[in-house]
Amino acid sequence: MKRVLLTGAAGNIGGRLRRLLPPIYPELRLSDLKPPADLRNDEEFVAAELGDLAAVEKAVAGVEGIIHLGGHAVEGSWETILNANIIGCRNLFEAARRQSVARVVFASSNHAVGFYPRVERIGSAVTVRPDTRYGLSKAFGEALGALYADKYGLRVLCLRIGNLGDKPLDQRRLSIWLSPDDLVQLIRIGLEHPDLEYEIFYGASLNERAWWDNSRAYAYGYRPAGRAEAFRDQAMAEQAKLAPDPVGDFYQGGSFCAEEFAGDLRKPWR
Ligand code: 15L
Repeated sequence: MKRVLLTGAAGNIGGRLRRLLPPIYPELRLSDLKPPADLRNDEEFVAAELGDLAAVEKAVAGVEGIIHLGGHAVEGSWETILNANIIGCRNLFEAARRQSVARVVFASSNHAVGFYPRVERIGSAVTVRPDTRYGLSKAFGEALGALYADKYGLRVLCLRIGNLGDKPLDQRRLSIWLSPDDLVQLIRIGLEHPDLEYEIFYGASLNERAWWDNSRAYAYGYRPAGRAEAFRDQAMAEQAKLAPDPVGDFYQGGSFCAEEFAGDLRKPWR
């Protein structure tokens, strides 16, 4: 696998992957609405608005695999989510099919299942419990990936990413942290593993406080190296600066659950 497209290349995770992926995928093509401010001469960039199928088709033409990070990365209005993440995601998979792309790694999110309580440990086959319109769009993307895998033979890996960064930022992130190197390992499984047809993995490092059973990823050889607990003291010090959040602290999705929350915490969904 040499020719790989990275959508959302101007974003936070995209910026990290621009540095980490070229030694592995030498013909990496970048795409986003606008080029990253620090685009280098040796990087190939194709501008594409995800809502524009023809533009997306041009961006994917000739690649063997796609890492789809593009779209709106937090909660947004229904119109924003519909265009960027639902229509945009459909256009990405449809363009991949039309251009005979072999594999797609889809950046899903923990917010597809954010309304599971923290006391529960969940695998990747649970019923989705989106905590936002954003999380709902990620659940849509996972289902869309399944359709394109089952009906058209596209190989698809969905990564329910926790929180990617150099270190876990607070108590919640001690459970869901993903190091950049571990993300690269997961992407390589998605783009290269010969047995992969359709899977959902959690995008998480080796976190002792994990709420997720990531055994599907382990079955494909994932061996995370990042350990959130190594940063425990710093993360807990940051947590101490935050105001208590009865809803956000109860659910796995944290503050995403608390936004617009008008439910009854005494009667969690189950
Ligand atoms: C996400 O899906 C977001 O894209 C990211 O900005 C973080 O908020 C992350 O989830 C998280 O849950 O920490």
